[in-house]
Amino acid sequence: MKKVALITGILGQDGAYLANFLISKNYKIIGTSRNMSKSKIWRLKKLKIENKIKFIKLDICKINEIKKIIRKHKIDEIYNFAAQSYVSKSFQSPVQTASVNALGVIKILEVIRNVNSKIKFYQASSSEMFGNTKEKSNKNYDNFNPRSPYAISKLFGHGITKMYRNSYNLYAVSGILFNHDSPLRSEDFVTKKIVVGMIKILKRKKKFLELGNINTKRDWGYAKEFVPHIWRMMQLKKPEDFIIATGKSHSIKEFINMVTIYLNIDTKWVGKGINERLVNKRNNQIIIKINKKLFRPSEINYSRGIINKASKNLNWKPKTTLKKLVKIMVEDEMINYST
Ligand code: GDR
Repeated sequence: MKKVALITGILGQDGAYLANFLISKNYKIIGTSRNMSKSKIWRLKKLKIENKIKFIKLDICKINEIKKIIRKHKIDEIYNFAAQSYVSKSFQSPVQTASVNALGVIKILEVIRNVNSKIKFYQASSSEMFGNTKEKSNKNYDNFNPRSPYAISKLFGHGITKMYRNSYNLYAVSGILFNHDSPLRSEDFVTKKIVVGMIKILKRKKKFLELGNINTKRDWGYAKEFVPHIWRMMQLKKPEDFIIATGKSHSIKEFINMVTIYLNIDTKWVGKGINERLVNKRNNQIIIKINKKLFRPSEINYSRGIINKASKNLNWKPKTTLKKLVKIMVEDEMINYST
């Protein structure tokens, strides 16, 4: 008998990679999204799995829709990736962010508890919940200090998942993932925005790129490499939460420098703060400018994950360095310009 997984938010980066991985494990996949528009299916098409998924429209804010699906299908595992996942947007739409990221989670858990408490549940938690992490610490984190409506809503989802696990004996776990990017990222996130922008500039399809704070540091891994460990978290004897990260932190500026080296563009940084610019040494043209409007009302300056627990219990070993991730993302984007 094939196992059945329900993946909410199947059209996003993690939903697509996880679906691909579970199909290789012989799962039947039910994929849901609030918006099943054709333009959003590109990730599943790129992985050539769009015909291997049973699609159902679902808004996780509507508990009756969740009930209907869980009553109708024999589901073994639910992976909840449905979210308002843009940190910056959460400052503009805090109520919608909380409705989906916080209340959506409790609605799924309530249906599991009342309809079929055998269903295992995975919640996509986020490193944003920690706020700034300490540079020198080597301990697993337990200190949450969220700094955005997004992070606070994710902390609710995280807490309620743990509470349902402890109180109702559900197999309910959270994976606290640090930044994980890939060619399947949208341009709303900084890595893909930089890669696409720099290639367009190189191909003379764009004059310059505008960014916000380029001095923040993030722990970036390769999303494709993270997802098997999400599945592993769901196969343990005892349900537990895990951090998945690389344990290394780099600034946005370092990421940009890696992209310029990979694209062989000879550049230099000039100016300071808001006036800092990246200039093409060959023709003195500005490639990157800073735009104050892209700064967030509150920011995480330093983010790095501690991976001891996942290394020990999930056999997690990050293999893709940031340099390698740059190579993967640039090479993939270059295909669009190969003719
Ligand atoms: P993040 O990712 O907020 O860490 O959340 P994002 O790529 O949006 O930002 C990373 C850092 O880059 C700075 N930055 C910019 N960001 C964007 N998007 N656009 C810009 O132009 C820009 N300029 C500078 C940001 O200020 C920030 O410091 C991601 C998401 O995937 C979350 O859903 C997930 O939970 C966390 O990672 C872990």
